[in-house]
Amino acid sequence: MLQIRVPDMTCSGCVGAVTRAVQGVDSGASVTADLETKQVRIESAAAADTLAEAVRDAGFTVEAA
Ligand SMILES: [Cu+2]
Repeated sequence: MLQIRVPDMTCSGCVGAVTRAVQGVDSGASVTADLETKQVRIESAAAADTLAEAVRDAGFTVEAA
C-alpha cells in the first residue's frame, strides 16, 4: 500500500487522471482518492517510486502523505 498526497488534484477529472496513470503501471491497482485531504491511497504490487513517477508524469505534484 502506498499513501501519497497530491495537492493539485482538485476534481473528479484529476482523480480519473491519477487513477489512469497508476493503472498504466499496474492495471490491477486500486486507487482511493480523497479530494478534501488530497490523500491518495494506492493498492498495488508495483514499486512506490514507479507509481509516484507515473503520477508525476501525468502532470501532478506528489508529496509524502
Ligand atoms: Cu481536476
